[in-house]
Amino acid sequence: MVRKKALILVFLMTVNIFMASGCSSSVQAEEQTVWRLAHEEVAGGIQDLYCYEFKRLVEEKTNGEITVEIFRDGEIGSVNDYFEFVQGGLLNFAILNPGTTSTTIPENNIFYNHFLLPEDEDDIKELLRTSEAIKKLNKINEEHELLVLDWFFEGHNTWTANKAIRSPEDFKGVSIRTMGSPLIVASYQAYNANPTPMPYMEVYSGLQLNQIDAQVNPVFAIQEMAFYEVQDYLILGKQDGFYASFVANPDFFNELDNATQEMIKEITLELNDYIFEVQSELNVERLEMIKEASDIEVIELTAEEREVFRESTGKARNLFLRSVGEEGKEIFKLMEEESLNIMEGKNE
Ligand code: 6CS
Repeated sequence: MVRKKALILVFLMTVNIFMASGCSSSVQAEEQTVWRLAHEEVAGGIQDLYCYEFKRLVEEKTNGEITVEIFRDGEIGSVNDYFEFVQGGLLNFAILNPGTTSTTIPENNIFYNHFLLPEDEDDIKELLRTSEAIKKLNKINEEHELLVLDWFFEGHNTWTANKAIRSPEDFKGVSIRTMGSPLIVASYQAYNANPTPMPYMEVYSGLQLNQIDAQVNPVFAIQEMAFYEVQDYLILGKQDGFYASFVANPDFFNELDNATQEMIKEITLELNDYIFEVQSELNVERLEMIKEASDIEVIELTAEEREVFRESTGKARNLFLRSVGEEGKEIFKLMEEESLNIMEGKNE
């Protein structure tokens, strides 16, 4: 199936190059180049906003000599296809979260260790900007044909459920939809829940038909996917965050001239500030939209309630450490130290 989709993509690309550059696929100064970028969300989502800002900046800085074609989740394949397409060079860029990449690159699960990374947004920004652990992680990604240009934060992962969840006890027997990452699954098994991976686009109907009882996503996604319509409770636990990687195919990127590579790096830095602001505003705005549009009960876990969840993370952390090699263990230790230093303000 992936092969069929890849062939469709190659056909689309060929037709476009043929049409856009007068039968020549080689890139001449006066001809247009088309970069292809895919992401995992729907129109108006954080990844979509990121991609359209990337497109705007690239087309502005190259006076339209380079244009960016954007594909959303499901348009030319699934998120797992996009992972393979960018590794294979059929896509030039993609936005992929560890829930997608960690089945192949288990070290990327580092971001989904509950209560490991900082919760405060300024601290998260500091960690993403300065972490040596992330630099090591990016080297592992490059071994899997993913050149990580940046990691960005899309908001705290938030539960919705058809019952109130205030402790791991409350999760007992709850079928919660998660992404396919083994660590995410283990994290919810540690809470006595029944994690049920399924494609993002099937979650609404799964909740509506009571195939699942709950799901976990940032608030902006709960709103735009309308999960709140078919759930009774929204629980803010700040147990972990939703992180995404902006990646390029390494061969494609390394073949670009230095000026173009520098342009992409500058744009990516600009986008990190931009998307931090966007997610901060969007997650607040959309929580208000959810409250106005429904009678879902919003629960904010107390410090004591969060502590009980934190104490239940041991099994999942051990699974993470068993699933990665020595390098992954080193990355975990470093990320833990860096996070603690930042949270304690030691990072002068
Ligand atoms: O839960 C998911 O599968 C999706 N959620 C978000 C916020 N982005 C993409 C991901 O695939």
